[in-house]
Amino acid sequence: LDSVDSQSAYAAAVKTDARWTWACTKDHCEKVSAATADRIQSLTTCNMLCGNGPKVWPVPSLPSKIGTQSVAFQIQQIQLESFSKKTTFGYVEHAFNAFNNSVASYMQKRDDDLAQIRSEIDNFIVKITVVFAHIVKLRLSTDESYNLTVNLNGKNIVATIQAKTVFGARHGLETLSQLIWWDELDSGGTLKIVSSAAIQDKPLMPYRGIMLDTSRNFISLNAIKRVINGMAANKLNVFHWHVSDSQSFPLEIPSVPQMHRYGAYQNDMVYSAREVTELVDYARLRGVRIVIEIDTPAHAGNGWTWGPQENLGELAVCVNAQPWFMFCGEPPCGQLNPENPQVYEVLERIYRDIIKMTGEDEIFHIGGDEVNLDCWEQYLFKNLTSTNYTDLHNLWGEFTLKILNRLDQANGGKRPTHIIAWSSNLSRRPYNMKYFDKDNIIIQSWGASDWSETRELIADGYKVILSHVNAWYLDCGFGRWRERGEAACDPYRSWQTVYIHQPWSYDPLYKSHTLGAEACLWSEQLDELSLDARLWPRAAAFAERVWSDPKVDPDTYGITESVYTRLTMQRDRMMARGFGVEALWPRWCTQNPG
Ligand code: CP6
Repeated sequence: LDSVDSQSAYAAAVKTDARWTWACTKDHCEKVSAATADRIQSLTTCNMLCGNGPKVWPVPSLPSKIGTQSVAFQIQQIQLESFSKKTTFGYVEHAFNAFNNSVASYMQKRDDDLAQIRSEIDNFIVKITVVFAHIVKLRLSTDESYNLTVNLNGKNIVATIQAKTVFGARHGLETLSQLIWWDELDSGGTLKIVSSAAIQDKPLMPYRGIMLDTSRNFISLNAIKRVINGMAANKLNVFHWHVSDSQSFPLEIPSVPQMHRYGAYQNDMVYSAREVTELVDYARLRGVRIVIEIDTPAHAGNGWTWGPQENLGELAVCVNAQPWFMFCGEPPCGQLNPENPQVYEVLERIYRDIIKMTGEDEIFHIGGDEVNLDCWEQYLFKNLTSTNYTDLHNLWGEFTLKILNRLDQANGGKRPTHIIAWSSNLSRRPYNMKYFDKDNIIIQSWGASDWSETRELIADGYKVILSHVNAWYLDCGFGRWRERGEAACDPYRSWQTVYIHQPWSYDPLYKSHTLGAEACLWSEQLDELSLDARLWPRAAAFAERVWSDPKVDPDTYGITESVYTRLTMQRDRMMARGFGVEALWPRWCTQNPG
């Protein structure tokens, strides 16, 4: 049966009589070995989901066609047709190598000599055109669209990718890698590609983020690189790095080395400035930009404790003070001291160094969540200035205005066009109008189960990034433990919950005010042992929502057969590429006709 095309093999059956094992298609039967019979047995009960077929994730957002015929090829036949190499600074070559590695990862190594030798074509030619080849820095306005065609041209497979920028070209190659699969049945295994496709694609939202907290538990650089690789595979483009919090400060700030010296859990739990710069380049080649957040004024503690030793006074107050809440004083377990001018000096240095490390002058995240005014009240009550405030929200607001000025200074005297702050009491009326300039402050809205927070922000004219706690917090949310005021939280959100959350369906205004969305992974109950499984496949489900936003119709709640089959394939591909991705459903569903 090795000679039988896989399409008919799906309809095959294994039969045994007294003497032989037979594999039969509709048309004929062949004697087969016991091993072949086993292999066919497991596959003949399959529908098209048996690891085969072109299944693109996230689904293209514009009308596209993918053919149903396929051709076999060998990986060595893939070649990048030369184009002007100097202009894209190696970006396209890098993406092409990554594409080759993806394809190689699908190939299942077999002892069988027959494996990988079948080909129906002479060449597999990839042609890439990039219009604005000089653009190699991702901005919110960067065109990430691409057109991809695949055609059988005589005995050649020709894939063309046309993009405005290298970032679009990279997405095109990612999609091309998803039109290729390993056909288990054909000649003992061979690579296949659809013989025709015409895909047009572009993202719905310019900001498609993953947030990772590396303060509560340290996450190694290698694990972070794996997150970035997974983002690239799912066309996500912003890695929001919540690098510090009350518990630890693992980032080296070259001009303030006290931060990591006092703040890191251990000497080897530090990200050096050089490593960060390398990571930024690593991510950029994969179409991902890095936004580092130093949370202020709350969620700041360890790392800020050296003021008194150096005669600069308290930089942070209530650090490690117990208990604000019963579990590890969170929130806030430490808050910057708004009365100490040194705090602003240090922050300006931190900002300057971060802008240097990330090269990011468009987007800056200032934190700004979960300020505990009682902390300031208790620790600053002796201070004359602070007692002048009848409402300490104004102390918080003025702190914010001061650090924004410092940020401008650090950014060469000009305000970054997109400053992100977490939603908080300060981003609500009446304070928001006073302290958050609609023109350059974006609110990252995470609150409120009924999304009224986002609706109010939009009504007040703010642009938002959506990170709703009930759907897009991948670690946890408001469960019963949280309701008791404990920081640890539950329950686990399924990939379906992540997928069907479509906040812009609540209000037509949402779309025009939404810059993007971000799935958040806080690390109180996470380190890199569970990182992959906590992220994938749920962050992939999220990725499709922000890239193409397929319809969520009332009959299926948006979880259609296409979603199951395509996401299952995406899981298989990601597993082949070394990610630990959680199961979507029982394997039975994959192996039985739908
Ligand atoms: N840490 C910081 C956190 C959270 C936030 N900020 C958080 C709050 C509620 C839940 C999960 C996480 N752990 N710095 C809120 C933005 Cl349910």
